[in-house]
Amino acid sequence: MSIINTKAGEIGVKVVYFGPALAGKSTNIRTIHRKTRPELRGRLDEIAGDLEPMLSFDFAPDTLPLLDGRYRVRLHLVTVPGLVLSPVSRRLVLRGVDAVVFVADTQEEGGELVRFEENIESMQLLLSLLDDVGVDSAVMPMVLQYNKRDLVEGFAAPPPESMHSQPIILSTLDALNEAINPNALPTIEAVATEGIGVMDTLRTVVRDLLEPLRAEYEGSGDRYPIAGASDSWPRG
Ligand SMILES: Nc1nc2c(ncn2[C@@H]2O[C@H](COP(=O)(O)OP(=O)(O)OP(=O)(O)O)[C@@H](O)[C@H]2O)c(=O)[nH]1
Ligand SMILES: [Mg+2]
Repeated sequence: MSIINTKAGEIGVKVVYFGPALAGKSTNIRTIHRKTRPELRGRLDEIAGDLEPMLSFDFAPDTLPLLDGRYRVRLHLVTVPGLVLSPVSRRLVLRGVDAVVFVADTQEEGGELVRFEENIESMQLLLSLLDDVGVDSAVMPMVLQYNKRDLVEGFAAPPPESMHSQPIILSTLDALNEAINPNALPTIEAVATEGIGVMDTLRTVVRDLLEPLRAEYEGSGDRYPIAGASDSWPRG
């Protein structure tokens, strides 16, 4: 639900970072905040949560074209901790959401699909919460970030006594895609702690978010011209 602030000449949009506990959502938000020019951004707010804090800040990239030739786009980025005891606070965070970045934890230990189920559960939770707050997840822009690619073991070797003549190659990313991304949403691999893939993820979700917004505000369904200019914002 974008909000027009005519006084400031801005349209505010809310992007929620969702995903299982410890997937790297806060790391994404902190990295974006750090890479954003101070004069374009607000303060990084930490709201005490049940266990982990909720983080949020807003900024208006100066390289995004104005909407309807008039309005600057202000992004409000929010994380919700993976472990939230109160379902109310989860719903509150998702109320008025315009787009979601789902941060999946692709770390797998010993070739086991340890995080696999957590990612699936978190995606199921997200879809049901969106439903609760009246958001149609089929049309809402969403990007999947496959994080912690630095910790991934290439594939699980079959046990020595295996009867299989072919080695079983366990591509967790393919399996994960099949499980949580049936509609082929954009996916980006990341190592959030090193800043890899973080800004790409944001640019992708903002592009997908602004296309329909532009159609709404300008009556045009053309692609929003952010794609070409995307490398220049925010600097960092
Ligand atoms: N190796 C590695 N560690 C990461 C990566 N991204 C995040 N981490 C680490 O994973 C831990 C959890 O990261 P957070 O960003 O706090 O995760 P979160 O999703 O905000 O967690 P909750 O708020 O509890 O849901 C931290 O120790 C991070 O440093 C990554 O790409 N690679
Ligand atoms: Mg967090």
